[in-house]
Amino acid sequence: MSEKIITTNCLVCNDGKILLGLHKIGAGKGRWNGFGGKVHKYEFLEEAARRELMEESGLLAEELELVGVMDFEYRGKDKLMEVNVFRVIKYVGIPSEGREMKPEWFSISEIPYKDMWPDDEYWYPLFLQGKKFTGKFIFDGYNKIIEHSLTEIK
Ligand code: 6OG
Repeated sequence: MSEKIITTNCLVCNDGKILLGLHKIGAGKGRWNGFGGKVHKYEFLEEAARRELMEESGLLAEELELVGVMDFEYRGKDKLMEVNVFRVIKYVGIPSEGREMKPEWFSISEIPYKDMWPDDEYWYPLFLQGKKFTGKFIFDGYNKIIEHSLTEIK
């Protein structure tokens, strides 16, 4: 089994809306997602989260909270990934389109789950309720969930 890839994912909410970015390139192309990517060697998680948020949305995070940690296993792809979900509590700036992502605000009731990673539908509701959670998703390939667990942390 290959080494686990550690990633961050930042979600920004404001005024009943959530900011998502449309991936223009790479594995997630055509999918809406929070802002994030791989943590570099010798980088703190929170530092990586801030860097990726700036690179992909143009926003500067002033206050972040780690609210979710999830493991992903992709059967048949020899890939393990950990996603660390951060809630962006305070930020400055206006979202702007970059090389990788096109940001857009969505009403909570209009989150485009069908154009997102399939696991998002499971854990976004916990995030949106302000909960903290851990989880594990086992995929067959990249699009089909064959097993999952999700635990709220009190
Ligand atoms: P890379 O494109 O650099 O990751 N990400 C996923 N997020 C969810 N919820 N589900 C997935 O697959 C994902 N695959 C990747 C991790 C960029 C960002 O996308 C997240 C990073 O925040 C089922 O691998």
